[in-house]
Order: sequence, then C-alpha cells, then structure tokens
Amino acid sequence: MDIVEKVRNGERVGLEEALELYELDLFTLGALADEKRKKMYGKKTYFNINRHINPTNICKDICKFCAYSASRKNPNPYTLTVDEIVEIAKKSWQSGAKEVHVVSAHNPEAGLEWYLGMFKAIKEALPQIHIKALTAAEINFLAQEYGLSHDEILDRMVENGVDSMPGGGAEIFDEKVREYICKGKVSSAGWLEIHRKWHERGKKSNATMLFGHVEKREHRIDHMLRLRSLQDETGGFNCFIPLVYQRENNYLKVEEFPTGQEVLKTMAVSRIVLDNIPHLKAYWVTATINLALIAQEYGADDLDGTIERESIQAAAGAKSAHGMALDEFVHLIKDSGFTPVERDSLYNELKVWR
Ligand code: V47
Repeated sequence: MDIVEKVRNGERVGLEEALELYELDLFTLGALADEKRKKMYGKKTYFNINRHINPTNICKDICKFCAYSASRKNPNPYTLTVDEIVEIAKKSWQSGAKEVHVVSAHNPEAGLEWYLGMFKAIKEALPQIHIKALTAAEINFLAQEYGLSHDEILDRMVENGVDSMPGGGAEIFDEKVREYICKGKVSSAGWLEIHRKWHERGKKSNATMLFGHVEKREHRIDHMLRLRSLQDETGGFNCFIPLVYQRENNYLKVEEFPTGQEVLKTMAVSRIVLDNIPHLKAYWVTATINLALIAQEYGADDLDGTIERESIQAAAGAKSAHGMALDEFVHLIKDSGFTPVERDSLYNELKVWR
C-alpha cells in the first residue's frame, strides 16, 4: 500500500513513512493533512484572547538559539515585581484576556517564592483568569536550584493556582542536537517525565518543537514520535506547536533556513503523525501571520491568540512585540476562508465570530 493510501485509511505512520510524507509534493501532502483537519474541525479555526507575560530575562542557562536572555547581545536585564505582574494581568483581564501565558528565564536571584507567589497573587486578584505557566525547563531549573523534586514543584504549582502548562522547553528531543543547541537545559527524558507527572494530576499541557535550525527532518519526526508515545499513555496534551526558529541576535550558527514550503510540510506531517494530539497550532509569532493563515489549509486548526505583548521570539526578530488587535485577527481568519472560534484555554468553544 502506498503512503497516501495508508494515511487515508487512518493507519499510523512511523519514522520511515513520515520521511516519505515529506517527499510528497506540497499539495498532495497538504491535501492529506487538510482532510484530517476538516474531519475534526471543518472550517473552524480556534484562537484565544490571551496575554503573554515574560517576567524576567535573567537566565543561568545559555541556549544558543535564545536572544531573549540578558547577555552580551541583549544587555538589558529585568525582573518584574509581583505587583507589576498582577497589574499587567488585571489590565489584560479588563480588556478581555481570559488567559495569562507566563514564561520566564531561569533566574537564580529571583527566589522560589517569587516564581510561585506570582500565580497566587494573580489568582487572588483575578480568580477566573486561566494561568498557563512554567515550562518543564523552568520546573527543572526550580527543582535543581532549590533541592526539590519535580513532584514537589508541580504540587506547589497546583496549590498556587497554575491551571495548565505551556509547551516550551521541548526544543528538539534528539540528544545530540539538544546538547549542541541547549546544553545543560532539562533533558528530553526529563521534559517528558515532567509533563507525564502533570498529566497524572489530571492537568493539561501543550508541547512545542523548535525547528528550522541545525536539526534534520528525522529529528523532527523522532520528536513527534516521542510525544505521540507519551500521549498514548496520558492523553494530557491539548496542542502541538511547531515553533519556527527566529535567527536574529543569538549564537546559533545556521547554514540553511527552512523555506515556506518546508514550514508548511512540517505542519502537515505533524497533523498526520500526531494523530492523538487534538490541536495543531500555527503560532503566527514565529511562522509569520501570512504563513500561519495558509497553514490552516495544511492541518493547523489553531492560531494561538492576540498575545498583546511577547518578548522571547520578538528578541530574535519576530514581529510580535505588540501582539495583534482582536478585530484584525478575526478579520484575517475570516478573509482566509475560515471561521474564527474563540476558545478558552482548554478548547471549550466560547464564541463563533461570524
Ligand atoms: O521553548 C526561544 C522558543 C519557547 C527562539 O504552550 C524561540 O501555547 C523561535 O513556551 N526562535 C518558549 N523560538 C515559548 C513557549 C510557547 C510559545 C507559544 C505558545 C506556547 C503554548 C508556548 O520559545 C522556548 C523556545 O523553543 N524560542 N528562542 C527563537 N530564536
């Protein structure tokens, strides 16, 4: 049976078959992914009204791809106070945000109470806001820094009001590539174990993959397959987010950047390989809004949200520093032939924007 037929029959694909998918022409591959997307969601495209908060950029780790952490190339260290973070959350809530997405660097000076207390303070001020916070990399950093287990940190996250975990810190699971791009960061096994433990608490999380740098197609597929195995066991991932590498202001030497076609192919392969993770996010911040809109026809059913402000990828060249106005976001989705559906952080539908 050829690969197209296999996918149409709903059979699972492994590493070799996923590589074959990449070799298909873009339109055939796109049509396969689109069939799957349409079966699940029709023309709906999900988004949420959210606010990204990046409370500190001081980091003890040195990831070559990162332009965000305060370093020789970005010498502007900052750490927000808990009061400042709560104020940002309050303003965003007043202007309609239902989720705060809080991701920091690994700051050894900030203290465990600062890292966890900010969530308690946000929840006390805004009991209904959804807090998506702390990547597995941050959790691993906190556990090491303060001599605690991952379980202890996860329990304290729940106690302090964290509702779900973002997918950051996954980068690329292949150990050799990982060692080259972000030596010293949480290991691949550690990243997966932290998510497993979070899912065992009945909580949901996302998973990212940073691609378009020094990795090869087989590393991307290996990454997806490791996620698929964990998802078979826990069912706790809501969404997969392939993040396109942004190249400015960092220390990673990249010889060839992915074409738009390669980005779309990666979206489509993700939709097909990850048959058990319900949502696929075309994160407009790294894909660019134009490519993210096209990705709706290559398997993606989610465009993240309005974001309001973003610092991590903006530092590396993305056009995301000021987010996107809600009206514009909704119109862009409509004009591209899809139906914008506002969702909450757990993908319950809140409003169909007609
Ligand atoms: O893990 C850092 C990435 C991630 C660069 O869960 C870069 O909904 C591209 O966690 N080029 C953090 N990416 C962001 C994150 C996230 C983002 C959006 C949605 C969700 C979600 C989670 O930012 C890191 C890293 O892979 N990153 N530098 C760069 N130069």
